Amino acid sequence: MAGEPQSDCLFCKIVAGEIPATVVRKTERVLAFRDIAPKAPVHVLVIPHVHYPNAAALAAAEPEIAGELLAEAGAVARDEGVEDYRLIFNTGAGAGQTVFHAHVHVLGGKPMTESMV
Ligand code: D5M
Repeated sequence: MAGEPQSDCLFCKIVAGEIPATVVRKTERVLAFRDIAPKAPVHVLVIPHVHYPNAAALAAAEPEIAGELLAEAGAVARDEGVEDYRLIFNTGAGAGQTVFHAHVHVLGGKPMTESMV
């Protein structure tokens, strides 16, 4: 069923507590933890507890949780003391997505003025 935990999903295992993570925020529906390979002084992943393959699929199926994901991303930045930050949703292997459980990267703590767009 849509949103159900997947036995082969790394982030579902983190949500279940089967794989350790450095959790920085947790709500009933969303979890935020530090990226294992940080690309910036602040690099936190915010994920829904429910399993969807990417953020757009989450937003289509469960828009309230997608909204909470964004609100929590902002809360992470505030908690970490970064005013300027970048949110990244890699979607698809060709865009660099490696974990197919919806997530947003919160990156900050260094100048990121170079832009891809
Ligand atoms: O981002 C997936 C991100 O997940 C990538 O930046 C590494 C991170 N990662 C992988 N395994 C772990 C664990 N165990 N803890 C914390 N972070 C992890 P993507 O957008 O799919 O490329």
